[in-house]
Amino acid sequence: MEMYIARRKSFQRNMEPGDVAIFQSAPSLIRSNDVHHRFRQDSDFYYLTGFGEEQSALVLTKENAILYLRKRDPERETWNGPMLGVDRAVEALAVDEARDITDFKKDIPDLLRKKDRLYYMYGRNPELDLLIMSTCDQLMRRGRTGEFGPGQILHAASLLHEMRMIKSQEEIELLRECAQIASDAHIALMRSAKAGMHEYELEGIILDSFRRHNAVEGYPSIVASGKNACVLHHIENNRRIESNDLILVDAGAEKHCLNSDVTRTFPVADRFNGPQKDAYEIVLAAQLRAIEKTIPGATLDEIHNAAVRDLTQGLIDLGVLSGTLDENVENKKYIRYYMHRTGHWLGMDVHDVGSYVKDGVPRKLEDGMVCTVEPGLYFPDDEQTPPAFRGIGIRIEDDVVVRGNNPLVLSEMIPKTISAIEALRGGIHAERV
Ligand SMILES: [Mn+2]
Repeated sequence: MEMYIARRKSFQRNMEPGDVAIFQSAPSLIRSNDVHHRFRQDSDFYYLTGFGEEQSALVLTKENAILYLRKRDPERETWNGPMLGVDRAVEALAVDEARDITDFKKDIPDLLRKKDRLYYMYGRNPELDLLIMSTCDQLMRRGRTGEFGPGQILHAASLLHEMRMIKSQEEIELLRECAQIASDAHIALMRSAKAGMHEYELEGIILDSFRRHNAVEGYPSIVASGKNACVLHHIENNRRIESNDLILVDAGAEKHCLNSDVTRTFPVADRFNGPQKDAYEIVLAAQLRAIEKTIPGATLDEIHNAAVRDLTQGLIDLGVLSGTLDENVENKKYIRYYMHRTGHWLGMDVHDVGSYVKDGVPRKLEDGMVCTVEPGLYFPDDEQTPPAFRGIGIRIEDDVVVRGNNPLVLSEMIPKTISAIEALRGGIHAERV
């Protein structure tokens, strides 16, 4: 709870005395007919409250925090479980005041009256947007009575998403827990995979492992065997695994509305075969070098460009590309084999908020930022690819905290060197014998 209080205080420190800020919980989404998706709280709202219930709102002024939430309802609690309720919210969430959410819309004129500026995530809820803007307009029309409303509406992301980019020590510990949960799942999967299984059976191992830790998938898990690894967002996970396949698994756990995002690629056989090994070593070397570069002052662009050069040189060494490194990089010849970026911000959203560009130039990394480092190589199964590499897809992805010159790799416990992977896979085969 301290963490959420500190965040509200930090937001409030950036507010002026005439400011007000309004945040809303996430909408509840229909899956089909009258069945809803599992509720996932809005990241911005959760960042400031730690409160997971739907139909809530937070109103901040420089001095005050008011939480709107549902009143307890015994019948609803019978169906859907306990609710915090208005009476317990002040103590439980350390806000200054708690009110019934059914009064929220009615209260909006009072919340906006005689305020100079409003921080609000406009564009997300058209109904509330319209209510807020028309209320501002009505207040402005009452100048004769001495009333006024916010003359400026600022998108709250401009302040909040800057805050969310820098993770506190407590948040990094929670991210570490998410990475640990993902690590357990990846290792369990690596221990179980064998030819003849289907990708969805391995997906089941991931889900089982996540749920044992009260976590959920942060995104649909990718279990891609053989040439499915070249489909970047392969989530059908329905192929039968063959004995010479590599398996690419991209799976991350979400807990406390925080995420991990991890990818490993390993052979179904005891060992990598020659071409698999050659390609894997290129990606691994590029990844290790990219992690070393994840230090304050560097940019994700620089890290990406360095990884592109390493991967492109590797493709030349393999005989997949011909010509010089520079001409291949300049003409983006690598794009056929490496078509995504090397990293993204990670946090409450898997692809976390925060700008990648500041003042017109790529943003410099700072201590406390968290990103993924995830180079890969994908060799299309076609005539243009040398036969030995057709259908091979490899990605290695870790979650990295910027921390001086020693980046902290949260997902480092999952085997990723060839010897560590072969030791784990070979050990299992030996156990089976
Ligand atoms: Mn990722």
